[in-house]
Amino acid sequence: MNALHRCLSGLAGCGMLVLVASCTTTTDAFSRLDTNRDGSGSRDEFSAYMKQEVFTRVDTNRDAKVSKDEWQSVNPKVSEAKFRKTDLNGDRAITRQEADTAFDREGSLTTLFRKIDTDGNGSLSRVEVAAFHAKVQQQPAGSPAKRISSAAN
Ligand SMILES: [Ca+2]
Ligand SMILES: [Ca+2]
Ligand SMILES: [Ca+2]
Repeated sequence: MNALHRCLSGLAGCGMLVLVASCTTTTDAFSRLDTNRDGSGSRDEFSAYMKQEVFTRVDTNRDAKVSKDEWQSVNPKVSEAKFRKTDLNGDRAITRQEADTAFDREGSLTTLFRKIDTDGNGSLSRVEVAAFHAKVQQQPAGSPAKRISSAAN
């Protein structure tokens, strides 16, 4: 397991899947990511989009908290240690703030951003996102985190 795979086995993997799965449709993820509509996804736009998408996606009962069961349903391999590390106040529920803190600590979104930004100009084009999506699709079946990290290698 490489560093990116470790990051993705956390919360970021779920959001990445949302992005890559919907970036080629009409009401697509790229348009929602590009909040200032300048045709490119900045680092801040990517980070804000991913944090929001991941949380919404994982919080299936919409109570604004992620339980261990909810997290496990998108990532069966999430460990008790990982959950505890993310649940900063130890109340067995992860709030949006706790999730955002975990993303910033892991640095997983920054790592992912760099992998998708293949021309290294500091912003994501629709073409870069679509190319990454295509690469993920080409990976052999496996967990989302594994497929995304293989595609990024
Ligand atoms: Ca933008
Ligand atoms: Ca908590
Ligand atoms: Ca770029």
